[in-house]
Order: sequence, then C-alpha cells, then structure tokens
Amino acid sequence: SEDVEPMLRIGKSYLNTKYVANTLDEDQEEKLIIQPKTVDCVTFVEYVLAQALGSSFTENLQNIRYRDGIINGYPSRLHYTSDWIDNGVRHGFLQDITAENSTYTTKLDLSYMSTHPKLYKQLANSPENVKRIAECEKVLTGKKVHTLPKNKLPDTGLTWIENGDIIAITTSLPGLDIAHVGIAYYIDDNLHLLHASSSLGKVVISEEPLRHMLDNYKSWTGIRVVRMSH
Ligand code: NAG
Repeated sequence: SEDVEPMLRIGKSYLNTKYVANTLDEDQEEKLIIQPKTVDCVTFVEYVLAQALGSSFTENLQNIRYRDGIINGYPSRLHYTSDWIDNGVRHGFLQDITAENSTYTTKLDLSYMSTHPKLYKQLANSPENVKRIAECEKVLTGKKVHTLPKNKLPDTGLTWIENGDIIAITTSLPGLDIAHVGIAYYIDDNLHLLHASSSLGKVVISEEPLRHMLDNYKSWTGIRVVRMSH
C-alpha cells in the first residue's frame, strides 16, 4: 500500500509539526542544526529524506543540506533547491524524475539571494558571504533543467509521479528557481501535497489537489519531481 513508501510514511509522522521559518539561521557560525520539531518547507523534506535514507540520520542530513556534505560557512549550505537537487543526484541519493519523463525545460537564472542580502541574516552584514553566494549562483545560471509546466499536470497527477516523490514548485520570481517544496501524496486518485505550510503554520496534507494549489499562485509556474534513490 501507499503507506509502505518510506518518504510518505515518515512524512506523515510529521503531520501538525509547527512551521517555523529561519531555524537554520540563528547562529553566526554555520553548523548542522537538527530541529525536527519546528520545520519550514525545505527542512521538513530534509528531515524526512534523512530519516528515509536509513542508517545515520545525522550523516544523511549533512550530505543533503551541504554541498558535497562539507560544512564550510553559510555559503556551503545548499540554499537554492536546484543546487540541492544537483548535489543529491551527484551523490546518488536522488533521482531527477522530471528529466526522465518531461521534455519541457527551463534555464536557471539565479540571483535572488545576492540581490536581496537584507532578507538574509548571514548576508546582511557580510559582503564576503554575498560574494561567495553570487559565485554559486553564477555556476548554476544558464543550466537547463527539466520541468513540468502546471498546465500539463492534471488533478489526478501522472503515472510517472509516485507517492513519496519530492515536488519542487518552480517560480517566475526573478532570480529564484523554486518557491515551495513538499511530498507527493495521492488521495482518491488525485495528487495532493504533504508539506510544511507557512500560511497554515504546520505540516499538512493539502485539501486541494496540487494542480489547484499551483493555479492559485500566478508566480508558481510548474514543478520538478525528484525521488529518493533506494
Ligand atoms: C530555503 C532558503 C535557505 C534555507 C532553507 C531552509 C533561499 C533561496 N533558500 O528556502 O537559505 O537554508 O530554506 O530554511 O531563500
């Protein structure tokens, strides 16, 4: 049954967990924060994936959250989901499902963090961090990635999108790649999203199908789908 899928089973165990933003940004010194009782959309998926991968949760989390698993200051954290996905694919614990199943592509154009340093505690007063982040953005900018435009996603989902898949929602916001992330969850043949919702303040299963959620936000353009490699 669907509950056998580990991402889904573990993800559901987080239902009602409180949504709190910026839990990774409190300390000046960058270190591995493990705070699964308060999550945002990204940290929710990270904790679930780290648990689903098995054996060492801490080691998994570090490999998921930091470029090549190495913690070396704020810029070593994988802030952009495209970078996060790239890292996971490179290290063999994620599979790019949209790349295998969708012919639609888009070119990455990343600049949001370096152009909005005031929005990030660790960038606001550190030109050095801004410079390093800008370098990371430059590496990925221009890279072609596969996506599924939202008008190609029916309420019922698609055969190649499975329970427990990680869904990353693409955005038209200039300089940013992904606006939100969550976990695919089929209910009565419709594809819903299991996610940490900032508006509801906790981890929920969306009442509406994912397609409706996408239609509600003009800047949400489509999705990328990635899967934990077993
Ligand atoms: C992401 C943030 C990242 C943070 C993560 C978890 C961006 C581009 N990325 O949305 O800095 O580590 O959430 O809180 O803002």
